[in-house]
Amino acid sequence: MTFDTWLASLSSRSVTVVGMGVSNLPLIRLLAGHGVKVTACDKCPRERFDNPALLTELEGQGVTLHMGEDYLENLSGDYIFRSPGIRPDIPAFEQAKARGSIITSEMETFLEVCPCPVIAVTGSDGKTTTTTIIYKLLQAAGYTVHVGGNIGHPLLAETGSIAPTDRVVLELSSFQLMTMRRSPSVAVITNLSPNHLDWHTGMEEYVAAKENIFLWQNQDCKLVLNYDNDITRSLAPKAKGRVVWFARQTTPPSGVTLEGENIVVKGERTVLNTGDILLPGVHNWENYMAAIAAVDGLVDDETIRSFARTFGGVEHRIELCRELDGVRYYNDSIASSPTRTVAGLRSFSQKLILIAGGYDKHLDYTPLGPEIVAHVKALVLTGATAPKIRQAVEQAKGFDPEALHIYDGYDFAGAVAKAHEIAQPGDVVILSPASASFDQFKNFMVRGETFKRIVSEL
Ligand code: UMA
Repeated sequence: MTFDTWLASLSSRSVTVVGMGVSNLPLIRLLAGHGVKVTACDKCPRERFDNPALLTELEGQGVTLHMGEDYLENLSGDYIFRSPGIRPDIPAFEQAKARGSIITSEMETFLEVCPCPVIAVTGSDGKTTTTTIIYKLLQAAGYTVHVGGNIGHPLLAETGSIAPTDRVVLELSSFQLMTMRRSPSVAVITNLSPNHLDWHTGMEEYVAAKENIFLWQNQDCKLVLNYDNDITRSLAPKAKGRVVWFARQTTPPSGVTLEGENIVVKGERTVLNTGDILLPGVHNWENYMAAIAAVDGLVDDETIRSFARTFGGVEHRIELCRELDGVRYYNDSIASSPTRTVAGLRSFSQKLILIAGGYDKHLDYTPLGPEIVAHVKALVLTGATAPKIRQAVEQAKGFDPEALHIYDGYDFAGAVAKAHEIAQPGDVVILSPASASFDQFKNFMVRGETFKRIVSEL
């Protein structure tokens, strides 16, 4: 179905959009602008909504608003668009489905109407960096590329400006994938480890959601999987298209591998030397390997090499934000799970001053303990997960309170001030929380920006 046919098909239908956030607001505007009968619902009461003028504007366009506590009451409509953060199995959706509504999402519809090939990336860690590398490599190779999805940019409302010869690169979250019945022509799963277990019913549901990135592919499609990771390795038998492996530590039957310091494709072509990669950390070698597997045949090797030498990374991901009195401050606010923080810590060859802690997603902090003992000389804790992180560190083998000082009981600004106070010339201070941000911030981006502002004012 084309974008125009889809829009036209809605002209005599009723559409309800649930959740008025980043994903859905452009969709609401698009539909209202095309005269579709739209109802928009959000649990946020009208008087607390960020942008009151927008509500007036939408109502002026004929949008009916259901906001506040009862926003899901009598949920109906021919089509209901679910926001990623809302579980699809809540009773309101089930009841609407039983009454004949079709439940879909901004992203599922985008995959249905997008006129050009789509490369999509999911995984527990490395999604955004890998998505960005693929996006920029395709751009460097001369394609017109549109990047979106969980990275923070919904694309459905912009589909009219996408040409069949363009490329789209998407980052997809498990929340988006959970109900997806469409897959991209190239799917990448960077790795899988426990994450979002406060939202998913368990690891099984989380992995099942991620599988939707390839389960709807066909034999002409490509699936890029990490051979080092037990979970992603085990997904290969379910692939519908061609599997292309990448691996840093093990030797897959084929694909993108590491031979000495060289990243090699199909055992024969050296594309990149790891020394060419400006981004710190071996996890970034893996992100490059996944990206190379995804763009193989679309981007020439020299373009990849010159890009890798200059690409300094994505905001909030081990982002160097200031050097002050010989101390370097890094913002790794994206690290909202222990595995992310581990990758961050391992990116440095020296011991770090780590600021960690935040909202509790009920993740297991035990594996973080030994990593902090190995890579951190001072730990400054803040937020709800502080006791869990402290316990994981104190119980880790080799923990020595003399060698690793733990400072506890700070609010966010206090934690940054403490790190600054104890830092000596040559030190690295890193915000890498191993926790989500929602206890003190709207999201990880606001947390990272707050960190950078505090650091700039030191
Ligand atoms: N809302 C309800 N009921 C609910 C939950 C939310 O009405 O039960 C309302 C909220 O009041 C709010 C709106 O829905 O007004 C927010 O919707 P949302 O939280 O589902 O998210 P969006 O603002 O649309 O942003 C989503 C992603 N957020 C989530 O999946 C939680 C963004 O990823 C993504 O960038 C954006 O779509 C664009 O596609 C954020 C994220 O944290 C950055 N993602 C997780 C991650 O990466 O780990 C999955």
